[in-house]
Amino acid sequence: MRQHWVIGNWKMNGGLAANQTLLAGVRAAAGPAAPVRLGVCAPFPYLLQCQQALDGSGVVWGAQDLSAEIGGAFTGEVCGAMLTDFDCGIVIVGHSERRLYHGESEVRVAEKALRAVENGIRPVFCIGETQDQHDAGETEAVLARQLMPLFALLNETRLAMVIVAYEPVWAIGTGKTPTPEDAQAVHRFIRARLADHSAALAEALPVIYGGSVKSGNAASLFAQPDIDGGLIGGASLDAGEFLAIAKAAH
Ligand code: G2H
Repeated sequence: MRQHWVIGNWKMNGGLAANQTLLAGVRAAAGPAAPVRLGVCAPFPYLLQCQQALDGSGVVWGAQDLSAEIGGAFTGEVCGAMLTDFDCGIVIVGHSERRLYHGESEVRVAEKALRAVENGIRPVFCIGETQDQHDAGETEAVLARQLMPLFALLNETRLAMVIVAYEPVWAIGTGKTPTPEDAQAVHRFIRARLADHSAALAEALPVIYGGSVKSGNAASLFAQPDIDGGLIGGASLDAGEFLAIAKAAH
């Protein structure tokens, strides 16, 4: 069975005191042998706090972005080697908020995934269509286009480290979600594109769903055969809610 993941994306939320409570709550409920891998993606300044709070817990932590550059004169950027200093196991790349507000191109996002893998960090590679693309029936074309540079830049060994996150942009933070059946159809499409590349890869790679996941809708989404857990935004800021979602992925 494929590894299931439930990963919190804190976005630009949190503070030292609130994080401490949240991380303690996540740690208390997680065991190293849990069937679902838990992950937390925090803002950069809190990676040390995550490392200290989660070390040895079985919960994986990481950042929400990294530079496509290796290092040097890139003011404000954070490279993969710096994330390894804090034992990051995962990093989100290509979240739609980065693609939209920071102009990240499809190639740039794939380069970031490559930088992550080169540093031994699993990229959570986000793809998804906007409302307009969805309404125009372009979902599959958009997803195929977003996946293409990943296949071009990463060989099969490197691709094996990727976690794909399907996040329909119209479902992010809106309270709207696709029906579990519609989400499943898209996940199946993504897995078929992975299979075009390699059958073994398609079988092994987690493809998780993100966009307004809550404890109330998680179980029906995660019950779908090609949905291997979730990337959780708003609902990951409350330990009880986050862990209830994680339970739904068992
Ligand atoms: C989508 C998701 C987490 P939310 O961005 O990546 O956020 O669960 O708040 O819709």
